[in-house]
Amino acid sequence: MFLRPNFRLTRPIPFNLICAVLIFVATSQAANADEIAIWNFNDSDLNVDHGSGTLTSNFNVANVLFAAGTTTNARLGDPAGQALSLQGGTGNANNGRNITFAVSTAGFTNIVVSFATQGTSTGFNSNQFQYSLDGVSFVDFNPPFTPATAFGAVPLVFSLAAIVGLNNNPNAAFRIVFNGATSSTGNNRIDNIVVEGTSAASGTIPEPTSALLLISGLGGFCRIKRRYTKSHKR
Ligand SMILES: [Ca+2]
Ligand SMILES: [Ca+2]
Repeated sequence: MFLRPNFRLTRPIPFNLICAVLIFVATSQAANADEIAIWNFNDSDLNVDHGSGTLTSNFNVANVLFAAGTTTNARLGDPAGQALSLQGGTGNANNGRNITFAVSTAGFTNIVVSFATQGTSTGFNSNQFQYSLDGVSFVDFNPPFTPATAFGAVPLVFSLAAIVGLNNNPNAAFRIVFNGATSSTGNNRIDNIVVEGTSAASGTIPEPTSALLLISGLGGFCRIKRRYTKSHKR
């Protein structure tokens, strides 16, 4: 398409089309998920790094370490920094133990949990992801996973949209149970744990009132423009 020197389009775009596009953009806005809680472990602790949540573990404290991390699944521009590194421990004492992250999903639906992970050859090779609706009873979700030996480019993603009890739930919690370590220093790293969902404020379906206000506002704008155009044609 070419513009004349006075920047008038060679063919005017129908104003109705502009209005339709504006309304479409307004009503289909913000289909993206919002992060609720993120652990990037870059400060070598279990405290949440963005958002709100609490991460705990029943591992022997000596076997909860931190080592080089990854940008895989990193959010908000987080650098690779450090990752959580969990060891088998003396006598593989940590087999069957877990990390648990409690994250209120109040105001969110379509919950998704993801993280990057890797494991050594004698690390935990059978790890079970679980969720909880009350923070007390945990339910297996998907079969156990075996981490690759390097973080790689693709995180593990657990899409929990079908678990409606996790929607808008202040007691929601998630757990990884580690099993299969065969040496005390065998270890798994975890980095960039992200709990995200669709917020009520930015969902694919706007709240009826705000959508109506938006559309009526745009409609009013379009009517004003039509009146203006008509009056200037006289
Ligand atoms: Ca990190
Ligand atoms: Ca932290």
